[in-house]
Parts: sequence; structure tokens; C-alpha cells
Amino acid sequence: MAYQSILVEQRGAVTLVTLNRPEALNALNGQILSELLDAMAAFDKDTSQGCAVITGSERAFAAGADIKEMQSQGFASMYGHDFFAGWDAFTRTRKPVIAAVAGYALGGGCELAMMCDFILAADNAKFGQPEIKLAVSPGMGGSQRLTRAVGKAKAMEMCLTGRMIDAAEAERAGLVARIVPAAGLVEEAMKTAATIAGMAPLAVLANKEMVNAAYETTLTQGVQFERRLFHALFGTADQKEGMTAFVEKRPGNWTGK
Ligand code: CO8
Repeated sequence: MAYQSILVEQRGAVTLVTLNRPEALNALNGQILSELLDAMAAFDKDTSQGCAVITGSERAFAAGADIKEMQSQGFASMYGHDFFAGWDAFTRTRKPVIAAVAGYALGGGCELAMMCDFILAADNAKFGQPEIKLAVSPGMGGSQRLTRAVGKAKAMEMCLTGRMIDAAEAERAGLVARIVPAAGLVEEAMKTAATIAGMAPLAVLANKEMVNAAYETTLTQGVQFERRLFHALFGTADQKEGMTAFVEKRPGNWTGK
């Protein structure tokens, strides 16, 4: 598939996806959705790739779903076609995906960042769910993921007023993993992604899966799920290699088996 709204580049074992609709501050339309889903499916299947980074421009990660595309839609078309339900497929990507956010991450842009496994924020990043100002609401999971990330008080205030938060407030609230200078954002995200891609592949999948399980389970079920996956990793060749490499004071050499 030839892409028009995203750029995809492989650097070693890391796939860098850049949202590229500068004329609309990377607003998310149907085309960007289908291109991103295609790119993520290819990334997930490609055994040479271990981690992905999604970024935008220094001005905007994404300023929301495309308002111009939604403007004339009615209930029948939105509900009938389950508008944007395709984004759910994005969250089924099994390998880790880092959001490298500079500038605006608003509405669907904030929601896309939250669908990634963690967010690295540039010091100029701004997050918000301003949909209420358009007389609508988050529709790609924002009311749920934001609430889980920052708690009810801040999420409720952000959704009801549309107030944006800056990178420092987002970090204090637990929405982002780290803040880095805007000029070095992509480089830092790529470095972090390369670290992840350098880990044993099955352990990477298992760690992602068990952290995500914390959103869906009780504590007892979650701890049980973690333990079962932990046990399962002892059936891998890479566990033997990893522990032997530690004892022999050398780096592990992974086979993904
Ligand atoms: N959609 C379409 N076009 C956009 C969007 C958008 N979300 N955001 C910006 N643009 C366009 C502008 O229209 C403008 O285009 P043009 O030059 O042709 O007029 C261009 O990008 C530049 O934008 P501005 O001139 O407005 O730039 P400013 O620097 O003055 O302002 C802002 C930047 C503050 C980011 C401003 O553009 C803004 O407020 N944008 C809209 C933010 C917003 O409301 N986002 C939420 C959208 S709704 C949503 O995301 C719902 C998600 C759930 C959908 C899932 C349904 C199932």
C-alpha cells in the first residue's frame, strides 16, 4: 500500500511512523486510519522489527479527528458504519508502540497517543479532550483511557471544560512517561524503542500483555495472569540464554524462541 498521509521508515529493528498531514495539523481522517492500520499490521508481522514509534510534527502530534470529515455526518452514518471502530484494531498491535508527542495532542490525537503503550512528551506538548466545545465527546476511548491514566477529577475537568494540559502537568498526572526537549524527541523515542527492540522478543510480548491486563482484571486475576506468563517464559530458549548470559557476564544473544 502506498501511503499519502503517513511516512514509514525502518531504522534497524525500530519502525518510525510519522503522521504527515501538516495542512490539517495531522487531523485523523479515514485515510490516515487505514494507512496507520496497514503499517501497524505490517510492523507486527515483520520479525525484523521489535518496537514502533508514532510521532507527528513539532507543532502537532494530531489535533484530533478530522472535524471537516465529521461535520456533515449524521447518527445513521456514524452508528451504522461504526465510525472509527477501526481504531480498536490499532490497540491489538502485539509489539510495543511508543507515542512521541510534540505540540498538540487533542481529541482523537490525545486518544491515539493513549492507545500507544506509553507516551514520551516533548516539553511543548499539549494534551486535551476539547470535543465538548464541538458539542460532542471523546469517541476513540478518551473518556476511559484518560480517566484510568490521570484519575477521575482531572479527566472529568478536561472533558467537561476542554482545558488543555501542558507536558509538565501531564507528567505529574501520570499521563506521560517522561518529558524530553522538543528538538530531541524523536531521537530519544527511537533510542528507547531500540532498547526495547533489543530485549528477548517473547519477553517483550509477555511484559506488554501483563501490564495491559492490569486495566482489565481484578488484582488477584491480574497477579495470576502475570504468574502464568512468568512461568511460561521459562519454557523459552531465551530465558536459558538470558540467565546464562548474566552468570557468564556477557550480553544475551536472543533467538526469539
Ligand atoms: N480537523 C480538521 N482540521 C483541523 C483540525 C481538526 N481536528 N485541527 C486543525 N485543523 C486545521 C484547521 O482547520 C486549519 O486548516 P485551514 O488552514 O485550512 O483553515 C489548520 O488545521 C491549522 O489549524 P489552525 O489555523 O486552527 O491552527 P492554530 O494554531 O490557530 O490552532 C488548534 C491550533 C488549537 C489545535 C486548533 O486548530 C484547534 O482547536 N483544532 C481543533 C481541535 C479539536 O477540537 N480537536 C477535537 C476534534 S473532535 C475529535 O477528535 C473526536 C474524536 C473522536 C472521534 C471518533 C468518533 C468515533
